[in-house]
Amino acid sequence: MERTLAIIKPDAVAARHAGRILQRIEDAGFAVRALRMVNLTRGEAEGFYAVHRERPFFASLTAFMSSGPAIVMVLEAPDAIRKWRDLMGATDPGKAVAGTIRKEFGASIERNATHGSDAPETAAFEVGYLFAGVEFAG
Ligand code: FUP
Repeated sequence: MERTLAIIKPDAVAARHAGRILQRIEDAGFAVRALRMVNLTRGEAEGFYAVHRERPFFASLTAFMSSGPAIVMVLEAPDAIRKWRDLMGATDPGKAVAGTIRKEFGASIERNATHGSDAPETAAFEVGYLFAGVEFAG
């Protein structure tokens, strides 16, 4: 079993797509081990995306990620990191394969509906960052 950190981003929550995205997650066989709604501060978004701090899109990305409520969760499945990234589709919704979450719900490379960890080390950091001290269900 593997765990990954998933986020339903502020664009998708505001557009009331959270329920349909959660349905996709359950239909794909993930176990949701933890889930909460957060309104990240700018500083929390900057910490979460610290690896991207030198990138030109960092200011815009962290402003967006702290612009309203988001749903953060820990998903568990065999090969969860890859499996969740496959279900999300490419970072740029315009390049995402038909049937993926970002293709259906994403508006742009920044407002792309969901986030998923990209490696085991990243997942460990991200889960710890957003669920510090939390005991997971199941
Ligand atoms: P991903 O792992 O698919 O979330 O994509 P990246 O790690 O490449 O990008 C991290 C976040 O930065 C993504 F949510 C999208 C955002 N981003 C932009 O806003 N502009 C860009 O040009 C590239 C990425």
